[in-house]
Amino acid sequence: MSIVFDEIENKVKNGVRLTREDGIALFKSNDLAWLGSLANLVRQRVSGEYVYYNVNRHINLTNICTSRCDFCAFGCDADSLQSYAMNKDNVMEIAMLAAKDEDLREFHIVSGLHPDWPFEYYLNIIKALKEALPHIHLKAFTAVEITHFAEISGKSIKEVLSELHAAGLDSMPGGGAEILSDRVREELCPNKATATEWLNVARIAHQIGIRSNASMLYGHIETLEERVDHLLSLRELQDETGGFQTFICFPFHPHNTVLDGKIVQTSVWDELKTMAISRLMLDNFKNIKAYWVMLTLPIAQLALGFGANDIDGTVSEEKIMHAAGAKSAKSLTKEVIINTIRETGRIPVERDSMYNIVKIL
Ligand code: V47
Repeated sequence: MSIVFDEIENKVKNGVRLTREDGIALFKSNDLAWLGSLANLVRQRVSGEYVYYNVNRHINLTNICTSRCDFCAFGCDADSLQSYAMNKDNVMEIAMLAAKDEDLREFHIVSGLHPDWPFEYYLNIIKALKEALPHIHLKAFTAVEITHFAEISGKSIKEVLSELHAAGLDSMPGGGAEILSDRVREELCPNKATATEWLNVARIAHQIGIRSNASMLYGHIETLEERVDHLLSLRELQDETGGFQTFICFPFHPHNTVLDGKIVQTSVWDELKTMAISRLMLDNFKNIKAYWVMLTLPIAQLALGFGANDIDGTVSEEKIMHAAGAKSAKSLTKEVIINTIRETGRIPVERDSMYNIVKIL
């Protein structure tokens, strides 16, 4: 092994923070077993043998979206045959049905940027869900949606977040971060929050007591340096606020998107490598999620040996990634998740949305 890699290994073993150059060197390494063993070491140090999952339900209020990002197969125009938009009754019907499962602990709510809905619509949905089902955690609205709400309401980001928090919003999902680079966003998603805006929403959310997740969408037009810089931006903000709960990396699925046929889909090799490097660079994140919906269950299981300590949840019923051709199931039972974790020799732990332990299995 070269001196650079020896130095990186020593840093990781001694808990010394890796630099931008180290991150770039890691992406240039193809010693997957070595990357995995280092990431596994760090994972074990920060999180032990527990692998977390939760029992959750996804609700996507609408797929009508003004942003129409090149990487997205979910968003569409209002006049599209596929378009849908839920009213409060539709949402409550889905929520009440899902809540019949006594174990359900979280609604995960991510949607398109609807051109006509006012901010009050979203506030009313959160209020109604919290009033009817106060025991269920509401992880809702990415930083991109929050920026959109500020634009349509004329309120500041802080006002939008404070009002949603008061109405019952508990935490925020990590989507919309894509790659935090102006170059990439200009090309892929110019009609939504910029990198600075995304980070600023997360910062303000953390300052007022709303925890959030972070993510990276990779395997499209970004360079390896841009992946590293993305991870460093998240690490820097986490140093400042400590408000990120977990990091998720989404391998890009090109099917049905503008980029279909132009981008070669990520390999398992790249997915495991990116998982491991994320764990190594994000030394201040306790939780790294192997999102089985994107990775497929077998790769998510492998990723547990490459730095991940969380496998997301039962999900039912996933729409965004399946619009882009995801081959995984649309939901999983707890039993399947538990067996998947057990096979790796690790301990399945059912968690709530704040990573409090519900049950050790
Ligand atoms: O922002 C969209 C990604 C995100 C594609 O916080 C795609 O626990 C790959 O926020 N290929 C939305 N990725 C989903 C999201 C989420 C999902 C699961 C867990 C959590 C969490 C958050 O999905 C988008 C974008 O980054 N995405 N299209 C695609 N074709």
